[in-house]
Amino acid sequence: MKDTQIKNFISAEKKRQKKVVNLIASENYVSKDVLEALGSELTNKYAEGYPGKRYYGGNLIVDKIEELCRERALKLFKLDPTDWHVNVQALSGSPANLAVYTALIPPGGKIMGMSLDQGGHLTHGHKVSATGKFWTQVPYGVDKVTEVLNYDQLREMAMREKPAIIVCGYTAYPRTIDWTRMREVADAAGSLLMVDMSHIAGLVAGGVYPSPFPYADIVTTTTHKTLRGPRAALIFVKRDMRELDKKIDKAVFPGLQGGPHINQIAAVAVALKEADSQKFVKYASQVMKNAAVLAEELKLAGWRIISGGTDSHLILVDTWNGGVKNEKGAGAVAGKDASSKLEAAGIIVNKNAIPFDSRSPFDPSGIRLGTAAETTRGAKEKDMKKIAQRIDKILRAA
Ligand code: DSN
Repeated sequence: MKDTQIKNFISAEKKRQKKVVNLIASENYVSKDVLEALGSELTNKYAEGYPGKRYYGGNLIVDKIEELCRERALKLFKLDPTDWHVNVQALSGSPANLAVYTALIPPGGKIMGMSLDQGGHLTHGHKVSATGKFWTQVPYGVDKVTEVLNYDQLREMAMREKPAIIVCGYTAYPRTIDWTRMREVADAAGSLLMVDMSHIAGLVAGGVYPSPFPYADIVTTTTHKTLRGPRAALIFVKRDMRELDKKIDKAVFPGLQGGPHINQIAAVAVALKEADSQKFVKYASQVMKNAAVLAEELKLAGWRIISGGTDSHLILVDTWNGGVKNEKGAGAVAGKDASSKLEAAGIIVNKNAIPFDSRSPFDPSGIRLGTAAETTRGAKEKDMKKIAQRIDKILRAA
């Protein structure tokens, strides 16, 4: 690369990534093949429209790439193309969710989504997001005592509010979601059921987390978290008389986007093929084992784990209220301080609100940890034990 400034930054970032322990729950390390597709000449091509219906010439090859990506996405999640459609053009998770609402919910309509401070995502209707400005969020959360979903309460809320859509699948919820119960809630209220499986997509693909597909009307996902692809998103939608698939395609293009990023779509296709393998099944299972050990070790060391544990790649630790104080009185650390202390020692996490947090979003009570990235680098249970011990020591240092 001739641009030495950018070249040096890339090389410095590469070194940083190698040096740290990466416990950011939404990050991962992609393969060289994914990087190659992303950095390919495909970035030069304009391809507004969909395969066979483009607004520019020269798209014969690009059409094949997009078709292949769609095929691989459906195959990975064991979906019959006569029952499910997939749109692979959304640039990332937020635009994907925005496209679904744009397609299906009239302005001002109700989105029942988990509040950000309870583990939901901005695009599940939060007021600072476009999704909370054009639509109205009916916010829900977890049970105060158990810190897990209370489906009876959800049902009551849905029956009262009759939202157009119910969104489940979260950003900071470590537990299994009971898709059957969510479907029941949506049916009772006459709502569409959308699952945002961004965090757990790789676990679903690997067969270690229940699949939402038998229950949902729409499933969105980013491709760069546990799924280990490039930064992008997929929107899966059931094909039936309602023709939601056509509405969603139109909302993505021309509704919200112009030309799709074909290099990104090719990289997604590569990642989908990689995930459709026994090797990936083993990976997903190791991600889960690692998270269970990390949670357990931190718990043994005296830290309060939200909901008492994890059924996924993700752990929420209450560092403010949860630390058993040591002889120096240390053990209660606010999320921001915890994240900075860990970063100084080479462990990267993010500060995170915990349900019913008494502190501010900028300096909340906890941290969020995930095992997808370190598992890609080969970490096993014994490594997780060591990481937990290091975290404990760092957080307790006065
Ligand atoms: N920012 C992502 C996460 O970290 O969960 C969600 O968009």
